Amino acid sequence: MKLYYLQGACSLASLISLLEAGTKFEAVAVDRKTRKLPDGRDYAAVNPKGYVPALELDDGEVLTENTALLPYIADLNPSANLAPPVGTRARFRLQEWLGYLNGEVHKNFSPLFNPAVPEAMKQIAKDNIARRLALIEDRIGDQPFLLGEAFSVADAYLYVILSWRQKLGVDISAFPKVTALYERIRARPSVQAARKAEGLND
Ligand SMILES: N[C@@H](CCC(=O)N[C@@H](CS)C(=O)NCC(=O)O)C(=O)O
Repeated sequence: MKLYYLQGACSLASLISLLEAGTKFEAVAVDRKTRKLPDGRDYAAVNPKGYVPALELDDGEVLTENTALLPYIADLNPSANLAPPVGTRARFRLQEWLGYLNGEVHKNFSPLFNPAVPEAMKQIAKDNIARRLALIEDRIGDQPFLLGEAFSVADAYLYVILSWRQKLGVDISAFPKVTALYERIRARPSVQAARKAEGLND
């Protein structure tokens, strides 16, 4: 199994989840400028969508989209408890968080990376992010992780999105519970190992 990633991108959530699952895999870096792979092929040959993450399974099939990869990785090793069992109400709560993180939080960070996006639009995205984080602040209450007591792949995804905040000028200090959750996730050995594997500082 191969995980295709861009350094520091949302694919880091899949890397963290693979490490948490204790699964055997190979991480393959995509060159940010050329979009080439180490073997010289274009990344588009693996994922015509052009973005990361992509997970190439051992039979050659390629899975894409964070909302598909993260539960897939969790289900590789149910004993790691990275997702509630399929068919339970809690599993749909995981899907609910993944949809929210992907469509409502992550996608409001995306324009902040784009130098061509006007400042006024970036401010709208930042205001949206603040509203989305306020909901998370409210929902998590005193529970340690998004789903409750157990760390899940949704926490890995939230961590990665928030890890971009300083670079992009997103202030989360108004959300102490979200900030504490971020720090709790950041302290996990899998997160530290994944960051080191991608050559990221801290
Ligand atoms: N809908 C996709 C979006 C993934 C995405 O936004 N990937 C970004 C990195 S976080 C990317 O590869 N950007 C590079 C590009 O768009 O060229 C998913 O959820 O997997």
